[in-house]
Amino acid sequence: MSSESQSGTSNDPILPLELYGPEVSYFTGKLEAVIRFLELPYERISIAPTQLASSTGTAQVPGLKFADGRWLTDSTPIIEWLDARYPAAQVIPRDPLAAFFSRLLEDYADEWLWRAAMHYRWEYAESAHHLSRVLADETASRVPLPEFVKRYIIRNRQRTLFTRGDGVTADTWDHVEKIYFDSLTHIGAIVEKRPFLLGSRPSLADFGYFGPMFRHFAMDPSSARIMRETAPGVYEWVGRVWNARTSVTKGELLEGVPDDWGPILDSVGSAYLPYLCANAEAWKASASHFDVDIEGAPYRRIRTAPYRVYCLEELRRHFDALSQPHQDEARSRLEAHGCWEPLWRTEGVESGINPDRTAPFAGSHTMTGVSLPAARRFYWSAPSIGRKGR
Ligand SMILES: N[C@@H](CCC(=O)N[C@@H](CS)C(=O)NCC(=O)O)C(=O)O
Repeated sequence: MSSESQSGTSNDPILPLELYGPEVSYFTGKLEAVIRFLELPYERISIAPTQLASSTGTAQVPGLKFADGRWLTDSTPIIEWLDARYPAAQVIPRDPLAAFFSRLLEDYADEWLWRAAMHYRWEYAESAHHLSRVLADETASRVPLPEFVKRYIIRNRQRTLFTRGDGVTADTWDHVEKIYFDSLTHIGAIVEKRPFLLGSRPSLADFGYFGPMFRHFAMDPSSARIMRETAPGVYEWVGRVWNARTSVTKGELLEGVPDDWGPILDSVGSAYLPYLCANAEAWKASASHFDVDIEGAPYRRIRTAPYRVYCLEELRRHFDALSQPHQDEARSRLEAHGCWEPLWRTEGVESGINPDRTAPFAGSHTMTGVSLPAARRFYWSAPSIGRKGR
């Protein structure tokens, strides 16, 4: 798959791009939407996460390869890097307050919608059946096992790591699904009033939400039916983001934080930040798993994720980088939605991730904290693509 090059990029030494990841991947879809919006020429190449480990240092997708041979990983710093290199598109809003809250929404969509997205994909038979087939075909076509065995292994692996092994039980089931329903309500209410979350063109908050909304919720059979039937406006917005181009999708972004982001921020305060705090406490205590009640739902034995300790550090770092007047304004918005106290609740947070600020050019941690050897056990021994090619 490739897109037309935007004018002025023909001598750009990093182009064309190679984007590595399966078609159905949450974060590959997120990054692909940004690349398309920037109108950078690229090709997407299907690959399993472990096949990238020797190139990027992390067994996860997406991996992005420049034409000059450099590899990047982790969609959040990659988007930040692309935004700095191609500033005209203003993927990250230039208004500091809007930028801070957009990063908060991106992080929430990246990390907190993940469990719900995996739940709808792997806990409903029609989705699990379809997706295990797609993944077996895309990432394991050369594995000499019968198709049904491959699909069984994939389904089991995903449930073990991302649903049943990550707190989805009969007691949390409804809460996990509420995260999806609430997100449809939140996004639906915004896009009823304007085409994108912050105005008439897409920006970071759209791309953050696009990860779960596109490759999972809008495409997996069970969740897609819910979206089509209950939130067609969100379905339409998904298509709008995918189709957006800087040369065509022009218009202004709002300044500050729109009031209709309030319900999302309420959820950041009552669910996501308390989860991040519990995760950070578990990390400090060197616990591999922890229990936490979120909005009354009892999550038990969920995996400690060092990457999400880093997410909390990053949110604090971005707050600290604001000017005093912007900090004052941000604080009052955060307080109004119950986000201020949990943002700072856990003291002494130190993930050890990216201390030299080399991301996205050096990766070491998967999002969910699954170690490389463990991830390898679950995947096929597919050949590594190496640093120089596939
Ligand atoms: N923070 C990373 C997260 C990437 C991520 O978790 N990707 C998933 C697939 S969408 C993955 O590779 N998981 C590893 C696995 O399933 O083994 C990013 O934004 O790129």
